[in-house]
Amino acid sequence: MAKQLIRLCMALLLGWNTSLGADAPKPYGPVPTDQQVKWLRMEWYAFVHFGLNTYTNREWGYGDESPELFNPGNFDAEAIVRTFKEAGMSGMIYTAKHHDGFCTWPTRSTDHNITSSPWKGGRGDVVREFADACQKHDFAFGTYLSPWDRNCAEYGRPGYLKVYYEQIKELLTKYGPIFEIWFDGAMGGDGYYGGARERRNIGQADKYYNYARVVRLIRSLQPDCIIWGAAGRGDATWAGSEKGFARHYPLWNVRNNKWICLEADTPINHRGWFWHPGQGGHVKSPEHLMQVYLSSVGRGANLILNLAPNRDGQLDPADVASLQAFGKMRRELLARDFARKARARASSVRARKFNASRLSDGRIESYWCPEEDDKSPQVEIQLESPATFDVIRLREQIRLGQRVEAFQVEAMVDGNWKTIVEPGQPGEKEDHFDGVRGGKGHTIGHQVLRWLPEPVTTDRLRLTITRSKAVPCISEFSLLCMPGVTRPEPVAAAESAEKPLPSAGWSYSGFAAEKAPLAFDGKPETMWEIARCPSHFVVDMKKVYEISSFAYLPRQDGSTQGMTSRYCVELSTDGSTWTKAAEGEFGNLRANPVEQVISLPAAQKARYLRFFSTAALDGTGSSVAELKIYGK
Ligand code: FUL
Repeated sequence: MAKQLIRLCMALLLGWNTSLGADAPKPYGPVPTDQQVKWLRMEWYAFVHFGLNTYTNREWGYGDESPELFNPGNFDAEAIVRTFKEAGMSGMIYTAKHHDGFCTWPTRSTDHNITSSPWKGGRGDVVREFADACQKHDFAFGTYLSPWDRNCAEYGRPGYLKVYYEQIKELLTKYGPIFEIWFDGAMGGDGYYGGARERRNIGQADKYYNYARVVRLIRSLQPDCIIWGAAGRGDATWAGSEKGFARHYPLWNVRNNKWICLEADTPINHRGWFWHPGQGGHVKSPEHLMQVYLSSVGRGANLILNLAPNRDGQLDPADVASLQAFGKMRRELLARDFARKARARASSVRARKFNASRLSDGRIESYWCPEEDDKSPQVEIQLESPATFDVIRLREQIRLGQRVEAFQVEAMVDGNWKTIVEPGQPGEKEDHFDGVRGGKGHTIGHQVLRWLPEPVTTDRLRLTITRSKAVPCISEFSLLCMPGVTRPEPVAAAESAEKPLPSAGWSYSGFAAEKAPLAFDGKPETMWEIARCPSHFVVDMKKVYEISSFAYLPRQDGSTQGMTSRYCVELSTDGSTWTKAAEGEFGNLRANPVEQVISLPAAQKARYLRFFSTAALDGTGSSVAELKIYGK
């Protein structure tokens, strides 16, 4: 009885606050939790990859890197948080531990942590500094704790789980509220593993990490924390590419009878998630970031955009300039809604409080809802005066579930109704952001942004819901205008990239030797390629150098067939006696095929280099888009 009373009071309260009460339609399918709704409204926030890889020019550390390397002389968490906040971001997620296992806080779970670094005399704590700065600036703080740990001797065995759960506990109990915790999907492979230097596979991640238990643990410590990943047991999941766009539009938030939010992730710099020397020239432009935004947030996902501090602990100036320019564009885009306070007339209205004026009242909780039997729900709006706009934004009241499958928008132009957003048809889907302008109207969900092929000027529009799983509940219909781009001033790179050895005059032998020059021509679009694996080629550099490292760029044509994923490099001074210089696996190729720099344990004299492709990501081929050799 008491329970029923509480429920009734809750319903009344909700009715007051959100118009969900009494005569509202029943929820359709799974609905988001309050935490998910709040999280979706955060839209975009920063990712910060900062750890030992920052100092080794790598994307995936092997696990044997010395903590001595970590010493950011000018790290200023507050300055970083301020930069993010001023750009309009709503929070940040920091990689407290990446796959190399180095813990950037003074954990009790392993010695491979910040207390073994020279930074602040071993008394530093990066997590603390970020968490405190966020709290001070009223900015959400979250954390990434890699499940894969290439340092831990016990990884792959039950012993590691104790370590891992302890790390989760520390992060969730010592640093205040955590808005999101990120469980990366990379799981097992080569690693140091306490000196074993071997390959470890864990089988099914869900089983090995016991994510059911992990989720229970997190809920008990921080019930409001959004859990990302965790083999689908969390609240949010990957939107399907590390390019920052939601791979799928139409985008549905329902999976396995559960509401799941989507998050698209991408680094602001083409060079990768961690900072790399000379990356300044590789920053994504503000226009590119706008495309990413429209293809993530604009399809109903959240966007997490990575900015990596450099070895000094500061954000790269070129990254910051682009972030600021994009931030300004986004602010201007959202600054003015030409449909605000428009007069609206609907084909039908469920009840007065759901009338069509709810679409343009600027309140996200109120909504227009037609009658259940309205076969073609439609709203016509009349603006106060003609306006020119080129972006349409729609929102559903997702607390009642996701309903709309397709919609159409028309504008009155020169006395005729002109379709400006075509209704999406069943089976169609949008894949990526190349054609972000002129997309069709499919799902709406939390929000959808459609950038029209060209600006439209009118004072009358018509929105029709052409397909819906249940009676539609639309909370906002907005008309926005895409601003011009303010190009950031070119920024001098903080540190210039080392130059590779000049390849002019080199000769090649081995498999498909005639194609080997394509790996040294400075053109990412051409490559050495052969339909067999293992395979290799030999480079004769014509004179002896002291070789210190090499950089491999995987194929860039979007295919993963025959993409070399494991390598062995041998060196020779005479072309007949060879020594193995490096061997291993290139990291994260499938999700983010960027350049991989491999430093040799010690510089080695050589005139000949033999590059073996020993495994491919998919298929049985081998390929190298570019290979740069460094030395003197
Ligand atoms: C990936 C990782 O393997 C990358 O290194 C990076 O952390 C990215 C955000 O997630 O799966």
